[in-house]
Amino acid sequence: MSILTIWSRRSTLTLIRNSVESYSRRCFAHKNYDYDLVVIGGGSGGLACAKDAVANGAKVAVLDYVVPTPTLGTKWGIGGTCVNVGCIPKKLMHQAALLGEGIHEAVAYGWKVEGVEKVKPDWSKLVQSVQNHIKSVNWVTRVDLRDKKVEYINALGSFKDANTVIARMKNGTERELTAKNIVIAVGGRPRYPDIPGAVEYGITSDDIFSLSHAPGKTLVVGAGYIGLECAGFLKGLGYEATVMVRSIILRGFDQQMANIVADAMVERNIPFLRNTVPKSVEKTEDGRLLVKYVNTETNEEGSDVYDTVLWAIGRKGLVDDLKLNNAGVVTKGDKIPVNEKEETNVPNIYAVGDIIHGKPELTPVAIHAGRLLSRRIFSGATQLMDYDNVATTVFSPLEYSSVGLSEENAIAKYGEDNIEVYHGYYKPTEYFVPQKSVRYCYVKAVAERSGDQKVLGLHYIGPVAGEVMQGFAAAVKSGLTIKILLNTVGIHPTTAEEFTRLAITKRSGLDPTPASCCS
Ligand code: FAD
Ligand code: NA7
Repeated sequence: MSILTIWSRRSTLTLIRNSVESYSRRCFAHKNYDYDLVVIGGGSGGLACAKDAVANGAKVAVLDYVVPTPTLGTKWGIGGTCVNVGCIPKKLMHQAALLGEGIHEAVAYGWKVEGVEKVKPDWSKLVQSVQNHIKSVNWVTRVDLRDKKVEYINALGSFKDANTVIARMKNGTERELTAKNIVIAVGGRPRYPDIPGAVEYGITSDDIFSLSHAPGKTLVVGAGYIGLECAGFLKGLGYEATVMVRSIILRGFDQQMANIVADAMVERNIPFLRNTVPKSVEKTEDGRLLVKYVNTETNEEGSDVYDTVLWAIGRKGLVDDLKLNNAGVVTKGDKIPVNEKEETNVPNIYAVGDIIHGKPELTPVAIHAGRLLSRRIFSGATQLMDYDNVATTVFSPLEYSSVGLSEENAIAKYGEDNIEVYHGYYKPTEYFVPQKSVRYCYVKAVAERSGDQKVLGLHYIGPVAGEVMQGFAAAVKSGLTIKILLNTVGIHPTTAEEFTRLAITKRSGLDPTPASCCS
């Protein structure tokens, strides 16, 4: 080996060693801390961040603690909202409801089902099946954390100072943990309205998926996506469900689509009490719940008796237990404002997921942001979380999925003259045989009016909405135009292909219903 080669190898090695050392100095220099990272909150965002950090060589502890619900005392294991009282049990109950419909459809398709008119749900069995799945996910999560060497501490976290977290265990004992970096990923919990009887007699999404008895006739208060989804699956499971709407349906979503979702629910006999707020909940002599309410437009008062009242009036960020003042972290209401790097106002304290102010409250958002944050802290990455064009689905009985801008937001941003909206009703092939209503199956593309017409938003109401939208979301992120969309050959017969057949613009005034649809 020549001297030159040896010298060149040595200098390459020295260069690598120097850069690794300088990088380690930046990230792992403070040997006087117990951990490189402490994460407060073991949900979607916190766990993703913690696991990624360990993979990048950091020493990590995650604190997770669930305060039981006020009346029923419901609590759950590691994994956060999505796994325990959110996306997962919700999707399973939605699926249970769809299967109920499917049994009747099967008969139309030629299945002989004995006593189909007597088919009814077994709530206890459903809850048990759902909870069994959740417990298995809790178990796998704990094993995964142990295998990946993330230290899991079942304790409520609060700040002593900007580098010290106090972990309060279930038995009241406390442990102090110091860390160079701290990530707040505490998420939120459902709100209760400030009216008599709300807490004593009402439940929330935190209780419904493990409720020990069948919910019976249910009033769902709130017309956000959680309210619509809960009312939808309850009705699908055979329980009477009513939605109480304070103002608009699905605030933040495209309002034309939101109203179609609601109309499709009304068609399934889910009544909507519009412009109505609850005033009180009382227990009747026979143990049911009397809800008094008022119409905010007419001031007319009304009341009805229900078996269950479910509050779905929004969620509150869990900042109160954190003692953020001790670390100097500022809040905005019950949320934590962060910059584009998910940094709070305190340099070594970050926040991800539902607790951050002004970003979509969705599991994949929390996960993606948590991972990218870890990579920026521990492996020198620079990629920032992109919160735009995040697709989402409302699992209402007839599902709604969207990506990008609503029609009204596109108009507000670009001006009505600069926006073209393509739309159309359609008939899913599989709906014909069981003669299911196609009245509300509808797609819409919101695009720039000029040039190749960049797509700004896609909206779809129909079966398997999330499956349809996921791929289109990638296309929108890649700069999809109407020209490309209409040049895409469809997959026939699917409902997703309707996006490739959008020929009618709203501006044209042409009828968007296919022949014989909706009659
Ligand atoms: P979380 O998952 O809420 O985790 C935070 C964890 O921190 C919790 O375990 C909490 O108990 C714990 N914690 C709080 N304070 C402390 C503390 N001081 N110390 C220690 N631990 C603490 N999203 C979707 O993408 N798709 C869906 O279909 C969907 N459906 C939903 C349905 C329902 C009914 C609900 C309620 C939510 C749904 N979401 C859905 C939203 C999704 O669940 C959240 O966006 C996601 O869980 C947020 O993750 P996170 O990490 O920010 O917080
Ligand atoms: P949302 O989406 O915040 O919706 C809450 C709904 O509850 C909405 O329709 C509100 O009406 C209504 N609301 C709020 N307060 C009241 C009171 N006091 N009385 C009656 N109705 C009320 O909450 P979700 O629970 O569906 O979802 C929570 C979050 O999880 C959400 O941000 C998602 O991103 C994830 P309004 O439109 O304000 O008049």
